[in-house]
Amino acid sequence: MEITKAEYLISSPNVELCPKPDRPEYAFIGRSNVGKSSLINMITGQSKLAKTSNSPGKTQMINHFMINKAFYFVDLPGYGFAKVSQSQRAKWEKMISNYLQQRDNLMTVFVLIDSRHEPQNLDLEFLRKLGAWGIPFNIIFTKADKVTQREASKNAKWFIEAMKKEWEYIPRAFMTSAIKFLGRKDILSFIEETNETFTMPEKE
Ligand SMILES: Nc1nc2c(ncn2[C@@H]2O[C@H](COP(=O)(O)OP(=O)(O)O)[C@@H](O)[C@H]2O)c(=O)[nH]1
Ligand SMILES: [Mg+2]
Repeated sequence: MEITKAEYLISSPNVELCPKPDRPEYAFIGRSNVGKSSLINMITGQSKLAKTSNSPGKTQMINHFMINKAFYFVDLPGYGFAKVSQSQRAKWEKMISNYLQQRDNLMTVFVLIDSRHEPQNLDLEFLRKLGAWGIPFNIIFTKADKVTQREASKNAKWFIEAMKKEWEYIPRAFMTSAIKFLGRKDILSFIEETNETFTMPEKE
């Protein structure tokens, strides 16, 4: 599959205001600054589609992009930004948990993990939440160009090992670099396969 058309659609403050769930949807989440927006831009081949920034923690909306008129990408606000208040954190959690649990067309959540670091509790805790909510997810390791290949694979392996201690189901994992366009084809093939399993949600 190639992406021929990618356009920004809308930013929504809650799941109720999101676009009609009439096509498959893929959400990207992870710590602030992990590279969510850069990855969306890399996959779609449009460097300015999702806003990237050096000052994390700003976007607090559910951002929808329409891809090939066939499916949605969603850039979600990240977790783990130190400078947010308790009440902002609670608001984030409510918005994210409602979105993830109520979005009927959500095929999978891609959880982004920085390949430069050893497994972080914050990420493992977020996966536990997804587990408790019953949300299917897959892992995308980011910024592989910033360390040696050996270092990135070591951290990825380490992270998967940490997951194996808690989970029976081990998700797919992709190694990526937004700078080197690494991992793009594999993610697109995965999406293409997954799109075929989409069934239109029943109207409520
Ligand atoms: N070297 C490198 N830098 C990256 C990569 N992905 C993101 N970045 C940088 O990391 C910072 C945060 O990226 P952004 O996509 O805004 O992260 P987000 O907060 O998760 O959406 C920006 O300065 C990006 O240029 C990557 O694959 N390689
Ligand atoms: Mg972003």
